[in-house]
Amino acid sequence: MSDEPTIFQKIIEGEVPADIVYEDEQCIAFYDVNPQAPTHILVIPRKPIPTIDDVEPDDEALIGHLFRVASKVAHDEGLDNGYRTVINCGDDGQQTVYHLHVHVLGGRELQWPPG
Ligand code: DGP
Repeated sequence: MSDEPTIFQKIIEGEVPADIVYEDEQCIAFYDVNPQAPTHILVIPRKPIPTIDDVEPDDEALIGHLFRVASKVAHDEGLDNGYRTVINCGDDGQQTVYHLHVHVLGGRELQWPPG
C-alpha cells in the first residue's frame, strides 16, 4: 500500500474539493463522485484509518460516531424509508480508496444480495 495521501486525505485537508454535507471534529461526510443510488454519501473519519481491519480498540467510539453521523445524514437527505450502509474492505471487497469510509446509499429500493 502506498504512503501517498489518499484522495480522501486531500479532501479532509481541503486540497481537493468535495460537496460536504456534514462535518465535525471527528469526521466529514460528502457526496460520492460516482453515485450508485440517487443518494450516495461517504462518511469518513478525519483519522486516516486505511481499512476496517486497522481499527484499534481506541477507535471504537469513533466507529460508533461514524454510524450515528451516517444515520443523521441519511435522514437529513430524506431517506426516511430506509437506506443502506456499506464498508468495503480490501481487494475482494472492492475497496478502492484506502481511507476507511461508510457508504450511505438510498433513494431507491436496493437489491440484495449485492454483486
Ligand atoms: P470504495 O470502493 O468502497 O473504496 O469506495 C470509494 C468511493 O469513493 C467510490 O464510490 C468513489 C468515491 N470517490 C473516489 N474518489 C473521489 C473523489 O475525489 N471525490 C468524491 N466525492 N468521491 C470519490
